[in-house]
Amino acid sequence: MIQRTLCIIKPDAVKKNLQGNIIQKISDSGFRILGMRMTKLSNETAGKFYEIHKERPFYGELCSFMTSGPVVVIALEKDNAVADYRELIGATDPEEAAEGTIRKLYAASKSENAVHGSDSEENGKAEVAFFFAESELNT
Ligand code: 3AN
Repeated sequence: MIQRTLCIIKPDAVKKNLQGNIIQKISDSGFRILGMRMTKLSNETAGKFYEIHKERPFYGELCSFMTSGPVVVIALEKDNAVADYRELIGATDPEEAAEGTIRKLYAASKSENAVHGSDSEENGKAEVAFFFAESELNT
């Protein structure tokens, strides 16, 4: 089934100028880029985006990290996009991520882990809509 998923190339990866390598890997894995934008998240936007993690102990750290520098937000589409993209990025903790995954290659730690990925079909759709109007997507 065709699904959408949201990639965010996080501030650590943008600082290291890894966005080109990461986008290439995503394209090579068969994802279609529906929308892409480099931006710096405001506290309000990061707080809203990660609202689901509000009660977690790392919420404050997560929001301040995500607003610490520019990010690249990318709306992706593919058959089975959510699971396939999570496989491509690897586990949240880069030490546990499989060889060849984006986090294994480029992430420094559990919090500075290079990329975000949606965790369900429903969230994939909602997170793409959080950052992009339907009318601006390359559908
Ligand atoms: P994923 O991004 O793999 O879906 P989640 O949903 O468990 O992982 O966590 C969301 C984000 O919160 C992660 N991408 C990571 O940046 C951050 N995070 C998760 N666990 C921790 C932790 N123990 N300490 C610091 N940051 C964390």
